[in-house]
Amino acid sequence: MKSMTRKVLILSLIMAVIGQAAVFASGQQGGGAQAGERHAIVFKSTGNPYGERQMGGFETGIKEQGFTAILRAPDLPTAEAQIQMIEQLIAQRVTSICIVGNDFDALQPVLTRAKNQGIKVYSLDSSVNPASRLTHVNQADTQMIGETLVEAAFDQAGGSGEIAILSATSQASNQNAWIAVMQETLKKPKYANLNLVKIAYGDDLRDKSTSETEGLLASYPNLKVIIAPTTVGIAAAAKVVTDRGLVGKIKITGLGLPSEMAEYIDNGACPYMFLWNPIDVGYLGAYVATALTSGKITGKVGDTFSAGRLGNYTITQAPDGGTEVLLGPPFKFDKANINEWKSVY
Ligand code: RAM
Repeated sequence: MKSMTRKVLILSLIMAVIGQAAVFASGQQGGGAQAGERHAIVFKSTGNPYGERQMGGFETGIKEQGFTAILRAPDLPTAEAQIQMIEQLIAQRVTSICIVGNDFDALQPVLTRAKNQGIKVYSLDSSVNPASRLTHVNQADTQMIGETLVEAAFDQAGGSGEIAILSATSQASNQNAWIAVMQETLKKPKYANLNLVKIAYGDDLRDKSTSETEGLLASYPNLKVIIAPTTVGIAAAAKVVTDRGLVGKIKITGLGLPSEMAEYIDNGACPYMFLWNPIDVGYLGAYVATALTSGKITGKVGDTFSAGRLGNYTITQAPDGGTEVLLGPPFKFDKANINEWKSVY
């Protein structure tokens, strides 16, 4: 009898758990259905404050339109990890996928599968190839970023000497596009005395960016400037230079997050650097998602849409043959303005 009571108890406990699970599952489904469209963003990797701000801006933009935002990022910045995540999003039947690509071409098969399921696919920050996307949300003009960074290195090196680049991953399409412009720009007669000795890859990981910077300093004792077109890389490089007492001898410039770089702009490790507002990049992406879904735009040149507090945008031709939406020009941060910006992003 006792064991009978126990069996009944256990059984009712199991039933209760199953019931709860069912409520939870339907609650999740119901929540999605109630909120209607579910728009996903897949960033390069976790642990990147820039990425967190970009996803935060995306979430704000999606939520203020009354929809559900799904924010994802793999532990490591690889195409393989993003492919798995995109497979999951396809299975979840999301409305749109905004991809911050870890590779220009490798995501094409999975993104094509998403497209064939009726999911609107576009890229943001780090593009995927034109065949894989409807359009691309570009933070700033690619040519302008590359030219601006070379000019900054020229200025900070005093017009001549050895410079190096510390990038993100070797496959990152945004960094690779900027580096291609830098290499072209360096061919101009004005920059003939600047010698690009090495392009190193810190993979947007703090530790690897630190050890790659140390490697550059060890291999090139006459190095004058490191250009890091990545927020993770520039902060790691500036810290190495600071910790080793090399402020003034080696200058760091590139693309940095004001909140992470304020102390290095203050101490002179980084005389000045550039960026755009990552929150706005994500927010603009949120409006591209809904404009694509509603059919307001298809992603072709000349399409126009309104992006909430940012105003109106037009889709233009991208240098890679696809189309893009351009947020605006990059912004310069130096000692004069860094304190205003460090608490913003
Ligand atoms: C890192 C990422 C990101 C890039 C910025 C500048 O945070 O690589 O994609 O846009 O740097």
